[in-house]
Amino acid sequence: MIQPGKIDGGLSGGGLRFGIVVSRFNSFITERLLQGAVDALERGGAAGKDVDVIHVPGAFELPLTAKKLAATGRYDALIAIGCVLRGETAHYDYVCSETSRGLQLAQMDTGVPVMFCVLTCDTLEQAIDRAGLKGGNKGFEAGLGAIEMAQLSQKLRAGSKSPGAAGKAASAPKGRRK
Ligand code: INI
Repeated sequence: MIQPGKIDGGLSGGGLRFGIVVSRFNSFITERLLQGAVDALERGGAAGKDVDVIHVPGAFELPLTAKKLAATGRYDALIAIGCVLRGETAHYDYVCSETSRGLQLAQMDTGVPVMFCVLTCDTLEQAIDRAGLKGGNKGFEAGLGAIEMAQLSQKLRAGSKSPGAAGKAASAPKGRRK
């Protein structure tokens, strides 16, 4: 039986740079998600100087900001944090679909991983549950995901002939990474 090579991202964030873009809309929820994300990055070994937090008005503004941050070449991974609560009109559907589509485009266009930490809930209670109560903290999960994807992206960088061996030194020099 052959032993297939495994290529994984680890959970060590030392030396990696992260950008977190956070929506102010429903800040009662998004600030808790932000705390969870920062907690995960800190526990993963990321340094405060390597984590930037950027606020935007609402979830709809997350994609453009994420794309601009990715284009700076400063970040190994980004986390987009928002909370969209269903109202009485179709506004919710437009905000949700354009935010998710835009964030996927941002990471596909730039090659920088973007964690989708946007809660899309019918009720405030559902959001609270996912921002540190019964459902855990989705921000913390996004923080761990950002570390893993940052490491995996380093390993899979174009031109790397042996991705399984690459990326072990998470403190490689910074530059534009695609
Ligand atoms: N933005 C959110 O982040 N969450 C919401 O629940 C929300 N609702 O329900 O309207 C929301 N709207 C604002 C939107 O994201 C933009 O900021 C606004 O339309 C200006 O472009």
